[in-house]
Amino acid sequence: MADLPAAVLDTLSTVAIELPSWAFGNSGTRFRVWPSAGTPRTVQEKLADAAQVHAYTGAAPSVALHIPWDTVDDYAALRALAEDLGVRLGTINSNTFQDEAYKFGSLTSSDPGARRAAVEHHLECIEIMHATGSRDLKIWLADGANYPGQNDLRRRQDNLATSLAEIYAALGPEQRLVLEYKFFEPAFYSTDVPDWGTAYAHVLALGDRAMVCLDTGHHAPGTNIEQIVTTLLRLGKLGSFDFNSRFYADDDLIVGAADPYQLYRIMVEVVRGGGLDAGSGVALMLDQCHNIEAKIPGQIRSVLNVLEATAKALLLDRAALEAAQDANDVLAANEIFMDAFWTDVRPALAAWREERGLPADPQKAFGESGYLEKIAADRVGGTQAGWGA
Ligand code: RM4
Ligand code: MN
Repeated sequence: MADLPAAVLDTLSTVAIELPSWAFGNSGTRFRVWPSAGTPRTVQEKLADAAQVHAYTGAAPSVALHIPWDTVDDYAALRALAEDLGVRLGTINSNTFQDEAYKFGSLTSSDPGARRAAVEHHLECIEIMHATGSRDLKIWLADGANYPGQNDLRRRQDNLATSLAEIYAALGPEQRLVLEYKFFEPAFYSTDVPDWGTAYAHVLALGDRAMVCLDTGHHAPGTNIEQIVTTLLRLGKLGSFDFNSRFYADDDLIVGAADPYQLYRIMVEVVRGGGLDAGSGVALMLDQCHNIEAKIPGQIRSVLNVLEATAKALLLDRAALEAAQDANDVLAANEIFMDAFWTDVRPALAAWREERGLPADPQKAFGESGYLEKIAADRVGGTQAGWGA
């Protein structure tokens, strides 16, 4: 068994992965939503489920909310409940993609009424952030066009800049705006924030507390995602990740399931760019749904996948790699790079967990806890929904 150096474990113990509240609700595809036993009936029950993931992994201390999916009357009370459960409330995700008013766009719309409604929604999200203690406001827009000529592409960018500036100006001094891009869907001909370059141009114009969110599922097949990670880190503009994995498009499957090697390559660049350093400000989040598998175990698996890829990235012998690179020794460099990837870190991580009072095998321990059976019995009729539902 490979031992992991103390420095690797020290860094690993600082890794915090934020869970999406929506991973615990019913979800599906556009064909069918599959209800699951024990579906949360309330936002509070979603937090309770998320807290289980943290209790068994020790690496998922916060939960992102989606507004209005997670609307409650009293956010201070929700915050207190989260803390009682051993977690805290994290990123607030706005949602301007399900309201009739936004059929033709929200922050970019040519309709001033739709734009105003969308800006107001974000101002309300900022109010919520004050109560929840959240740092980040994450914006993903469904805005775009299906047909050439449908929109004035240039005016949409101007509208977006104006809308974002108003939202940014309303942020508190410790709060950040994180803009997420996606190259297609639900609009197909053009998406108003299709790529990291567009997101970067907007956040650069806004100021220091505006950053880019990189959702790993939001790229064309074949895109070198780790190179985007490097570029954004180099520019000081990588605010957060939405981790998930994909075979085709925005599949939202368990991170590291489709391509663990890609996740390793991404984490290598995160480490290289200082993304794990204290105060780096790079938030590691999951943005997934679990349509057919059990949700809490799905989230546990995801957290473990990120930890394993991170451990491998930290294991990479940088000095040796640099020497091989400098000597233009292509094969040696690649071998060093692959060595870390092929190292089985799982036994060492299990031992490390045990040392810290966590179960060696979180998945097994959770399975044996009886929690799933209990919620299946208690929560009959729960309808809290993730996407698609
Ligand atoms: C979007 C994007 C957002 C997520 C929504 C539900 O595609 O990934 O981050 O909040 O879906
Ligand atoms: Mn996302």
